[in-house]
Formats: sequence, structure tokens, C-alpha cells
Amino acid sequence: MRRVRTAGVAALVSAAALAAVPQASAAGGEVVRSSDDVVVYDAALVPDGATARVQAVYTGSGKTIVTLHVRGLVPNRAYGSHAHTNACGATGLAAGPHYQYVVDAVSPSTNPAYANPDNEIWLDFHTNAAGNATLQTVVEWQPHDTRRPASVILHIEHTHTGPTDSGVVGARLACVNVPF
Ligand SMILES: [Cu+2]
Repeated sequence: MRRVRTAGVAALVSAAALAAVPQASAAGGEVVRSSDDVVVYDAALVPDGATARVQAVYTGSGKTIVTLHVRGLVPNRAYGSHAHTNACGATGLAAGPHYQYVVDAVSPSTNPAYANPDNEIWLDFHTNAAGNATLQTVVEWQPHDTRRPASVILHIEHTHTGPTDSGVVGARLACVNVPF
């Protein structure tokens, strides 16, 4: 495991500080931001100096808007990404399964009734020629008080959406802790 310090973090409040004092937006929503380092499991597809930042906004109308910014990845490449249940660890598996608002009783969840971008937070993206991307998703709910996502994982490919493999996705390349 290797931790890559992100560039230009001076304006970022630490994750711990954000967790202690959620910021209120003008609209009355809450904003959380990711911590400023990325745990890398694949140094070829998440090169030295790559950064990933996540912002979650909880709107006054009950939605969650999640934005992912990545920089310095492999140019013109598809990556998968989702919110996961556990914090980042020594291996990609430590982050656990995808966070589901309504939890599938069957694990791993491949049923499109549960493993879909309305019940999970999907952030798949395609990098531009500079290896950068921004992706935003909106779900119609906010994480449960007692069960919240803890991280965002970057995967080797886009998420599958077939009738029997929904939510299935390849290797875990990197992880960023997010105090959702
Ligand atoms: Cu994932």
C-alpha cells in the first residue's frame, strides 16, 4: 500500500475537522469532502501524483449530490467508481461492498433491483487526454444515520449492468476515505 499526497490541498479542511463541524450551504444542505490522500493498489493505472477528491452535498430536499474529481490517471481510459461501506485499508477488499440504501439480502449483490445507480452511489468516469475527469451523481436519498458509506473506490473498468451481473466490476485500483 502506498499513500499519495494530493497536490494543492491548502484550501481543503481536514476530514476530521469536517466530520466534527459539517458545513452548511446557503441552501441548508450539508457538505462533506474527502480526505486529501489516496490509497493506491495499482501504481500502473493510478500513477504517482494522481489525486481523487469527493464532495457530498446533502440537499434540503433530501437528495445527495456526490462529485468526484480525479487528476493524473491514465488518459482516455474508462474507470469504475462507487461509494463503499468501509474505510480504505491495506487491500482493496477492506472497503467492503458497495453502499446500498436498501440492502440486498443476497451478497454479493448482483440483482439489478438493488445493485443499480439509484440505490448505490456510482461514479464511473472516462478520463480526458490529460488523465482528468469530473463526475457527478445524484441519488434521491441521504445515507442512514447508523449506516453510512465510508470510502470511494476506483475500479479497473466500468460497472456492469446486466440482468445477472449488475454492480459487478473489476479490480480495485485505489481508495479514498470520505466522511459521508
Ligand atoms: Cu466499487
